[in-house]
Amino acid sequence: MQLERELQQALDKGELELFYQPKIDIASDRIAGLEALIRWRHPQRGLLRSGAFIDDAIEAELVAKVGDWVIAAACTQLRRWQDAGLEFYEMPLAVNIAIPQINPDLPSYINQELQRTGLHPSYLQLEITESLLIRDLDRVAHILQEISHTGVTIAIDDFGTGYSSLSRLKALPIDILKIDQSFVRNLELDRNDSAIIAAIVNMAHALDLKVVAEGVETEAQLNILRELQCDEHQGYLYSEPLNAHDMTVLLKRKQ
Ligand code: G
Ligand code: G
Ligand code: NA
Ligand code: MN
Repeated sequence: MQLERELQQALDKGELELFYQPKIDIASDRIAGLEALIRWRHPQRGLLRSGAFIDDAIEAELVAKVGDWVIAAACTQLRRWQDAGLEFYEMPLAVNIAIPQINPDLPSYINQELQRTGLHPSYLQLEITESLLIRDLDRVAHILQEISHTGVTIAIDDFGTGYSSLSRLKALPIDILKIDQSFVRNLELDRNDSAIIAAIVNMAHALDLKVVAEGVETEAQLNILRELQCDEHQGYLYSEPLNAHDMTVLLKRKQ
């Protein structure tokens, strides 16, 4: 298959790259964590965002290979930042994990990479998309429990767009809810969106979960999120996803 061969070549030739987008603590206005987003420097088509190929990779059953590369690359970069003396205390780096990647080998692979890079597990976070959680919940929950026990934290991505009932979410070792950007986009105009976010925040805090709002682009949105007691924001208002070099510059400037 064409894509499979191309992606395998991309892996072999080092054409895959991680970009990083910060998450900001709303109360202190400081960077509280980073999310790694995969990019493909395609020799003909230029820099491809993950949306352009990650779903195909999942279908081609290449997602485990790509996912393993992402975990290793994220750990390597975090080690570099720590070695450079950048203040990373309790600032986790999140990687996106596709459900087909959640297999029985994942916990030991993650442990192996953390050990290789000498990182404490609390520096690594997994972001899992809610809409995909519906299938295989028991199997997924079991593997995530094993990972969570080591100290790796787990975020539910795109929260509010999937079908998970709260009782099903309760089966998972979740630390963070990321509110999908569709609830943030019209926050200034649509009172339903602020009501939904208020409800999510209340529920999350009652369950001792942190809440991150995604896709925050304006000060007005941020002000509403602050009033609604949302914990962190992420989006173009603060920074778009940056390559490792540009993120290093940002981290140094903000330190
Ligand atoms: O930043 P971008 O537009 O490319 O992200 C599009 C989608 O791809 C998002 O839903 C994001 O979670 C997903 N994504 C980004 N990087 C990765 C990755 O490394 N692995 C997986 N499985 N999904 C990713
Ligand atoms: O599914 P996930 O939440 O991981 O996807 C994040 C996607 O949203 C990435 O493609 C990222 O580039 C994009 N993104 C990040 N910040 C913003 C933003 O402020 N506005 C919009 N429209 N997209 C954003
Ligand atoms: Na994500
Ligand atoms: Mn999301």
